[in-house]
Amino acid sequence: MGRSALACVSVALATSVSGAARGQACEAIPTFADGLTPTRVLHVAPGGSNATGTGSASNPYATIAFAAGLATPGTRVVVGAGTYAGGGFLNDVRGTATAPIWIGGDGTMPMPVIEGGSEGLHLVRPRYVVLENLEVRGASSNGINCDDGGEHANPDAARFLVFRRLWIHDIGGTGNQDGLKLSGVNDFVVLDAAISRCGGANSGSGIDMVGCHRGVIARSTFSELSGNAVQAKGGSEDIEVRRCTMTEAGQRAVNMGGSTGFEFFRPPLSISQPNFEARNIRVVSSVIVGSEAPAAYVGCVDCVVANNTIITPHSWVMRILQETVTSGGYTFLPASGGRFVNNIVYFDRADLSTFVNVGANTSPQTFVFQNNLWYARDNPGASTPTLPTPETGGIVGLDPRFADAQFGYYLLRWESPARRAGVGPGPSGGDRNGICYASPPSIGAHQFCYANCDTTAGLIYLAVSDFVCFNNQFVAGSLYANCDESTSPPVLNILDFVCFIERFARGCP
Ligand SMILES: [Ca+2]
Ligand SMILES: [Ca+2]
Ligand SMILES: [Ca+2]
Repeated sequence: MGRSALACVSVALATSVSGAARGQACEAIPTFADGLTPTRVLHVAPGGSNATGTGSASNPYATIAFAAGLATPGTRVVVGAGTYAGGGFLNDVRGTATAPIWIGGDGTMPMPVIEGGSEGLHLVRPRYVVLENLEVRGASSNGINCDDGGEHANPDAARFLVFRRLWIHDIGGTGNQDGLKLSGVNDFVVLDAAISRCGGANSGSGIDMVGCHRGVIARSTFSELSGNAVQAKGGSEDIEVRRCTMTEAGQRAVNMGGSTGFEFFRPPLSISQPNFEARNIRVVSSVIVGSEAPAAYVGCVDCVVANNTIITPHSWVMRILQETVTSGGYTFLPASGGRFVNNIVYFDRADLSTFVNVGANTSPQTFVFQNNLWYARDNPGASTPTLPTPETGGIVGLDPRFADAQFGYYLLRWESPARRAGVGPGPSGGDRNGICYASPPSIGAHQFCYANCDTTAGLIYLAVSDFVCFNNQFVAGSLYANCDESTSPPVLNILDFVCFIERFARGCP
């Protein structure tokens, strides 16, 4: 059987199985609202009236806040296309576990716009609310603010919330102004947000959390920020930033911990137990391009940065700092127990100052470094990092072999030294594109997918083009084509086609 005949067989088989082989088994990010549908609809439109409207499609209300005030469990407030003035307060909007309240556009483009005001929208003590499909821009203070109404000791005050498909941009510009400000919010998910240009003067966040617990921020993009993309402080705990992309996110792309006034902590500070700015904050499966420091552990306890692809940080790879110290009768734990694992750090040595910036009152000796890949693009011989503790399993000075780094395309080629070099288990929520991590996992934000021969991304990883690619690799004698990893000659034979078909049908990784 000649090689061209093999190609015909493989393409025919590819056509038959490609529909089932999307290979994104870790794509789903569950929320409490999954599978629930509204039982009542109220409409809002720019030409509506709060005085004479009825909330019907033909006679809508004028403002989101007015309609939200009338919403009962199971209600969907549909915000019609157009522009609304910022400044609306939504007080005590409360759905239930089986009948939440949805507020936002209907999902068609363009999304409704909330423009201007001190804050675009402010939710106080919401429960079981889905806020979705909104563009918020031009607020002078924060884009969207959500809090517990000052009930700092009440973990139920603002709880069970979904924020999805929010486009928040051009907020503030002079200092500490945030895109999405969450204070005392528990059990929440932020999905598919796009946040850019918030704050100024090296301050302000894309998402700023104070005293928040059990949150997931996923599949979101952050760009052109001044302070950071994401900050979690003031007693925040169990927050995962997953599958995000941060591009030039300012001083600290992710600030795990920070500096919080004592009166703002949730729960309130304890005089009998040690306190912390943040604990168990995790940054995983994300791409972080630029920023002064991609990751900062600031009074953060047991925080994790794992399986990220970090590209050209400008000053440090990470910072370990303490900005809140024991005082006033309150004990604070030092930045300690941090982990930095399975990350690709692809940098310009000339652009870095030191690898790790360690400040006073921290416990850098308790940090763990494992299986990271360090590559100085401008000077591979200067790739070796200086770390507070010795790294195990690290890879130094080898090009990670991205599909196309120049165009921001960080999938791994087969030749990549990162392909199987991580320490398991990889993040359970999957890689940047929803592919489950293999065992052992790849290093970086992208799990290598063998059957994706042509390293396409997007909705469909695996297609007939991968068979064409495989055939070309086979004909060229590439060791990639040795799918079954046989060792006796001839290394490449028909069994490798059989193997590839099987791998393709199984999907990624
Ligand atoms: Ca802030
Ligand atoms: Ca492909
Ligand atoms: Ca073989």
